[in-house]
Amino acid sequence: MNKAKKQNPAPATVAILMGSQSDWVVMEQCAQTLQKFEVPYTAKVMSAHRSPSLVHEFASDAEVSGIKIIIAAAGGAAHLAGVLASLTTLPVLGVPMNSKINGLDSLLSTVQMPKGIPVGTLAIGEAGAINAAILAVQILAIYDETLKQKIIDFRKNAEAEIRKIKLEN
Ligand code: RP5
Repeated sequence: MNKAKKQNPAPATVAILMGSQSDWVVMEQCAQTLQKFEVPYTAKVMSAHRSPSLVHEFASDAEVSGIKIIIAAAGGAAHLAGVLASLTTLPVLGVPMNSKINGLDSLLSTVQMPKGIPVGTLAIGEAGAINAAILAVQILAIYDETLKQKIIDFRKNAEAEIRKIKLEN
């Protein structure tokens, strides 16, 4: 029998929160992007209107548990990011989820925070989910040279992919 102890995973520095399990199909790409950069994260479902006490509990404990950045995704009357931002001084990145009106309701609800409590808002859906992860890595990279190098390499690879493209003419 293998008695080797499992290593404890590094404590999460990024929290990916979403209003519904139905958001996970998109937000999983945020998680996968953080995995590529080897940034430890936690992902949870909590809703500003269906489970407000859970949101309050999470926000009160987040900083002390080592979270540095919160990514909050919600759709429709999307107030999860704004509510979280009001409850913590950690930076909150909002990702508007697609909706029955193409995510415009989610976008405006997330981006249009009144002055004083900012939410850094990304694009609607998949692009926003992936960019929220990259932006979180860039923020963490301010004090982490290894992460900074990973961002530089990521961009070099993106450019190399573009240079490879050959069209007919
Ligand atoms: C929001 O309502 C969620 O963030 C989700 O985007 C949207 C729809 O939720 P479900 O009805 O699929 O649970 O709170």
